[in-house]
Amino acid sequence: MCQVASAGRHPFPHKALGQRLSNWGRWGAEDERGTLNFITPARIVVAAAEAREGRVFELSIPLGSNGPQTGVANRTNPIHLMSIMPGDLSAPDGMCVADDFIAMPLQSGTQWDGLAHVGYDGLLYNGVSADTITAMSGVARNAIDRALPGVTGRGVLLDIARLHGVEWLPAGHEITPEDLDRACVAQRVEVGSGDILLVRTGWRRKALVEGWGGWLDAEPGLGLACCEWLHRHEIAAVASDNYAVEVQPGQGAYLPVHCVLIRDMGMMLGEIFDLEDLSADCAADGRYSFLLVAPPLRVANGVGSPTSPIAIK
Ligand code: UVW
Repeated sequence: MCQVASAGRHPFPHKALGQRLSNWGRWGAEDERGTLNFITPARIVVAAAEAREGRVFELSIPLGSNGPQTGVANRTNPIHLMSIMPGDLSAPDGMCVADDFIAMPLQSGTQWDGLAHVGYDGLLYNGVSADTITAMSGVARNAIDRALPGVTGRGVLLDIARLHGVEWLPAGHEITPEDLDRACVAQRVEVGSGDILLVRTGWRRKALVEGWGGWLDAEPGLGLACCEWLHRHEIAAVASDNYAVEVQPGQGAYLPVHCVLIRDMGMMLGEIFDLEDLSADCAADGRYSFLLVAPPLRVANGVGSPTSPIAIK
């Protein structure tokens, strides 16, 4: 049975919600995969059947210096340098070699937040002490590499910007469970246990049209009430085209949706996905489900990871 996250009254509503939606102990005291456990072999077979026409969509932004980061909180855009140039190692047979090098915060581009990314009151998912994260060794429990093999499953796109008839939702716009339900009806798609949910706010579109300036200041995104919806539908992971999945500024706390989804429910969050081409295709053929293949890198003892997700229809 699920255990409560911690006892007592909480001055912050998201902590009481997290206590109610807690998945701690649901998959065992040692579990480090959280809601990815909903992706069973049977659900993988269902997911694979979504790849019908062979159309493939890349869902990442380019990994390079032209990204959204500003240096705040040590988050810079990736730095890409050449480490071997064709003239450096040329061989007698005329072969030449090029190598390159990238330095980046793992949270700077299209990425997964793993289950050690946020906690509160000293605890991470499944009651793991935040003290288990050390400078020397990184993340001992709930590290991003525990998500492997995966993250692969049936993906469902809920296009909330399109539902509201706008190119992008305004900053601070809170997406509600009613929006998610209405999108399912409007798009004629059902969400099932183990699905990976992609929520389009249009925020990536805004960056393509207006540039990254001010992009990280605030955003439309999931409201706290959506946590219950994700829990009820047994969603395996949720990703969006904004920088934090949840509406910003946060509702009464810094990142309350992060706290409930990652720390209490054990759900990974995918951020800064590019859903533009996929959304156009879904609107054109009326099919909003697909095979989604979005593994993180196998960063040993890492918090999070860049990903180059692909959707296959
Ligand atoms: C924080 O800013 C803590 O998280 P994220 O990048 O996941 O929004």
